[in-house]
Amino acid sequence: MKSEDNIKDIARNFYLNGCMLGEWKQTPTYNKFMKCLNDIYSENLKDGFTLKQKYPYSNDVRPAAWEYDDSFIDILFENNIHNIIKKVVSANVVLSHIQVRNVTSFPDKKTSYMEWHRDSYNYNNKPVGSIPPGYKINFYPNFSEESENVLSVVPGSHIKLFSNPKEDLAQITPDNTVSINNSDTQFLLFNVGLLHSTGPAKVKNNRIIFNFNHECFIDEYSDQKGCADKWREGCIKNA
Ligand SMILES: O=C(O)CCC(=O)C(=O)O
Ligand SMILES: [Fe+2]
Repeated sequence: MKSEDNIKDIARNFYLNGCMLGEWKQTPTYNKFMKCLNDIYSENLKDGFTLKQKYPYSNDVRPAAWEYDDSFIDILFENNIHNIIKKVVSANVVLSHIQVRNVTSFPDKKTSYMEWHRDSYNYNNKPVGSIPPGYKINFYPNFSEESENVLSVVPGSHIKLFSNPKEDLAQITPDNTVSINNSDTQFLLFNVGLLHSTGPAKVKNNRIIFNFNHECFIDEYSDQKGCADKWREGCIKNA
């Protein structure tokens, strides 16, 4: 198959599914990236950074995860994410911010800290989140060596929208749900309008979330301006 045809297939599938898996290349940047995430997982952070609770049973790197280490943005260019955004996602989006989070299990070991939702939706004609939706890359390394379902998604749900939230959530069935396990190499790129849910953490786990927002919404992230600037610089350098 010619590579242009291949890109067309990948772009078509990404539009229809609203998500795709990728694999990080094994490089020195990847090793540095994993070491930083593992240090954060072990709560052994660089000076000037702390972990603060945002959601129940979880802690996020503060003040700004994109500043934690160069490898957090370098890894995106090394893995050609800028070209995937341009040619597959086909959206004018910019890296607005990065989140790095540790999650611990609920006392019952069964509760998910973030149940089924879309980040952006329009229930009863009240738009919430950015519309058009942005995109995320979520990566859940396996530092505990406990294999677990970290994220579930309903492929295609980003273009199957119901105005009524109850009807919308009723489209989630075991048959159309895909469960993703933690992995040291695999990441998920997805449209944030997709229905998704985190799995209940059996043990403490870690994730990094790269947030891509449409250019017209980037002013809402002015407190993280350096992140978008660094992304734009990288796009020029790696063009
Ligand atoms: O894995 C997480 O911590 C959050 C998953 C999620 O809902 C998201 O990234 O939008
Ligand atoms: Fe979400």
